Amino acid sequence: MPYDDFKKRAVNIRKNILRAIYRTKNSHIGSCFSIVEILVALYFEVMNINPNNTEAHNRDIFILSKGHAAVALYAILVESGFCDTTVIDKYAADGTQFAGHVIRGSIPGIEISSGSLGHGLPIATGLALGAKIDKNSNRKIFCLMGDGECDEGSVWEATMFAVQKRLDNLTIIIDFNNQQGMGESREIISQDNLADKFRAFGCEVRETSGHDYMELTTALGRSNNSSRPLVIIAKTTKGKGVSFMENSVDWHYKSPSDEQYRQALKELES
Ligand SMILES: Cc1ncc(C[n+]2csc(CCOP(=O)(O)OP(=O)(O)O)c2C)c(N)n1
Repeated sequence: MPYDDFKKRAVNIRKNILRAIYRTKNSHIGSCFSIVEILVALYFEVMNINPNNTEAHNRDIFILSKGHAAVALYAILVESGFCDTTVIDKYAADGTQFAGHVIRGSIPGIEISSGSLGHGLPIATGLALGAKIDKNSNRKIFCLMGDGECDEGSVWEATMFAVQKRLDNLTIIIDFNNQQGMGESREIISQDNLADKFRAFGCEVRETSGHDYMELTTALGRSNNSSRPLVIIAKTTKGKGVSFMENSVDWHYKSPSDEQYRQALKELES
């Protein structure tokens, strides 16, 4: 995909996220902005998926383990043709399933319900093992987690299992923005040596920018011939794209005022 298209898609996605969260006065805008480029790279470059055949037996599977970034998943599904903008217009509306944490089956392409941190990777490892047992050899499983989420013990149980079962069809992506809901990860439980931890558990680890198109697609796209799960540690900025939201923990839970909405839109469009 040409670089300009990548940038355009990222802007469209951020504008839809902003619109949905501003309208509903809901939260997690910083968490959503953090993963936009990762999603564009996965959905437009890396994954074998088809919005016209969402149940294909050999499709790749994306698991949003940090399910609080639901609106980012809705926005990439709109951008890649899985659904129309109703999900953005009706986000969090009564009578819909377009919730603040994703619900499996609410839209084609949402493969699991998530939101309780630490649950996505155990499910992803099960799916990866299932694909091996089924001899579904082309299928790859991609699981996106937050760095704060790695505080959960279940992440490490699942990692041990994935290494033991030689799940080289599993890619774990860490959105490493060094922030959590209430502060900096470094001050809560430091994950500064996350790459070393995953290596010590037996994974292949690559570190990359989480916003640079070339770096991301290279890290995600290379074939992994090591018989080990692949971990991509993507360095990101929480709130990326809007100056007053970047690296500010406030924007985990806050939603923009009228003035902040106008300012954010202006920055995204400039
Ligand atoms: C098991 C569990 N505990 C607590 C929460 C509340 N919670 C939602 S988001 C969040 C912070 C997550 O931080 P991180 O994984 O780094 O995500 P990001 O900063 O990118 O949003 C917390 C504690 C939760 N959803 N699930």
